[in-house]
Amino acid sequence: MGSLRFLSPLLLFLSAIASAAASQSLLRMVSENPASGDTEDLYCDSWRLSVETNNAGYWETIPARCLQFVAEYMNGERYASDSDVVAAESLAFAQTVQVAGDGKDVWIFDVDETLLSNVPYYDVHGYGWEEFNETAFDEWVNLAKAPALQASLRLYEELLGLGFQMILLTGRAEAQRNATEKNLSFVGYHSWKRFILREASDIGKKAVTYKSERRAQLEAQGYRIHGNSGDQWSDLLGSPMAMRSFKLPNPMYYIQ
Ligand SMILES: *[C@@H]1O[C@H](CO)[C@@H](O)[C@H](O)[C@H]1NC(C)=O
Ligand SMILES: *[C@@H]1O[C@H](CO)[C@@H](O)[C@H](O)[C@H]1NC(C)=O
Ligand SMILES: CC(=O)N[C@H]1CO[C@H](CO)[C@@H](O)[C@@H]1O
Repeated sequence: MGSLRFLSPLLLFLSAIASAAASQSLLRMVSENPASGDTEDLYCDSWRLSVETNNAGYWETIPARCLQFVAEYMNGERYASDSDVVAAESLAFAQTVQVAGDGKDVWIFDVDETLLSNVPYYDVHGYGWEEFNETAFDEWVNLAKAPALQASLRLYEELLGLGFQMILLTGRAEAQRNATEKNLSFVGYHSWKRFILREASDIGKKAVTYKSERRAQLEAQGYRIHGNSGDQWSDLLGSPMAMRSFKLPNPMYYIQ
């Protein structure tokens, strides 16, 4: 990823130049006020906190003034470190759980920005500054080229070692199962017990509804949901909830 750190701002500026009026204000802001960087960083860091705590609630695109901040965050040490700490807290909790050995102690993982990282996609789509384009994103999913989020990959292995069963619960559609499984296996994930994707009847449901329904089904089947890891509040909220929920950072998009 090292080279991306230098490449990204350039790509962003090129795409900003190539794009419409909205981008010009960002360029103007930076060129007219080169000393504004620190103020922008301070604001954008606070904005990011409001997003992570869900104080911001629903939002569609990142603030234009935070484009560079988000690009740098996603490619820098901070994102990796934030994710590492989430994984460490998750493991510390997992180690306190008495695993019964009956195959019913489970941990749920979301996929996008949890097990897999879509940073290569967002790097050429403005880090959440461009409106979400489902067609373009589906094309990316079908390439199956998403790298693993390293902190989650390590946690996944450690949880398997502790005897948890892995349940993958994603907002991706059933039609994307093969590409996603191929991608997951290729980057090192294995031995999941269930991989749940949206079926036809789930299309159009809010993520928080769909995922809560699936957790309810799992509980009805006797599974004990100890942990739930996701980058969206809609991965974690709703009833029933896991014993403990772990929120990974994601300042690029918000899914309801
Ligand atoms: C969305 O992505 C598709 C496929 O890459 C592209 O053809 C289309 O123009 C994009 N739509 C918008 C509104 O950018
Ligand atoms: C997925 O792969 C299986 C075999 O591995 C195949 O039978 C099935 O048709 C594939 N599904 C899709 C949607 O491509
Ligand atoms: C980043 C990465 O390792 N991507 C791989 C995902 O899986 C496909 C196979 O479907 C590989 O071709 C990619 O290189």
